[in-house]
Amino acid sequence: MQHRAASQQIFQKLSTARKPILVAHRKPDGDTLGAMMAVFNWLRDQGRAAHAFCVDEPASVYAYFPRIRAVQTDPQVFQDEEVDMICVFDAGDLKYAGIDAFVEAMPKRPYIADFDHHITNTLFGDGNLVITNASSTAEVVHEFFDDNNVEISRSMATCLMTGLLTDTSNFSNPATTVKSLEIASELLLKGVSIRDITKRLMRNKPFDALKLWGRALERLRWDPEKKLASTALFREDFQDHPIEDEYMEGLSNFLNHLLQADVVLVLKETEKNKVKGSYRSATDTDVAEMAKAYGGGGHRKAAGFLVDGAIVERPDGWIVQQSDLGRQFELPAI
Ligand SMILES: [Mn+2]
Repeated sequence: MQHRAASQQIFQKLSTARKPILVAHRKPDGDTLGAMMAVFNWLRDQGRAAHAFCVDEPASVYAYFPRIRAVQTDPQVFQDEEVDMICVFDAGDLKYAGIDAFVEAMPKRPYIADFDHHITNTLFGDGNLVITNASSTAEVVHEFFDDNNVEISRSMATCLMTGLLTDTSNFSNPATTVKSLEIASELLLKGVSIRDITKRLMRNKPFDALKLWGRALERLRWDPEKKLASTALFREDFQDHPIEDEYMEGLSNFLNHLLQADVVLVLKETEKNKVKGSYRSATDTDVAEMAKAYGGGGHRKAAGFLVDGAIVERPDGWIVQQSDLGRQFELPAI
């Protein structure tokens, strides 16, 4: 219970703040939005003033969140003179949240509260409620309410459940703990439906995304030695089927379900002579190391790179032929 002191201090500040800005990180997912909107709904239910902010507009799949339309993307809110507090959700630092420059430009830096579960969090806040063994920031916010005896409404429960479902991959990945399931049961008792929420979260693929996935599946190649499955998408594919980047992530994750593969690689020609690579690993293979060979990086299980070069097909898969000062050379096998 070491987090109770931080929890109470932030609660104290939030209870007396005139107008806080609640911030979800850029390219918002269900966890950052769920955590932010749970607090936003709690404040608004009490008739309190608050801004909900995100640099990028939330995807339409989150339309079922109560009050989601109140989320603002105009950084003008940071110029609002009544603002005296900022709460950041699910971001390791202000830059990742997408608001570092806006905070910098404020005449007076307000109290910043940091709600997060990432081990890489820089404790950038004046109050930091960072619980690194929490499944999600939604769980952190649940603890915040719990520590301060806040009653969770059905609206708040819908937001928090979305965060839990997002970061535990529907209660299936290693973030699924006894604690996260206990919280989920408590939220179910508030009347939310896991079935309804997952349906909203899953049934969200545009036609063009699946057509593009079709091309990627068609070109899937197998390297039995490296246990690596690779595929490639070219500029023409994206011209025929323009989609948002978030659906590419869905593709890499989907391919990662492949039974035989240790590693999955999706190569994407972003512009002429530029290739973006996205690695996924379902095993112990450290793909951050593999991405480093191309000057990229990332996590053990998900990593990527961006290089100058062309995608070429080999009998056992797709590779990048890197261009360097007009000279073509092939990367060493990784
Ligand atoms: Mn999260």
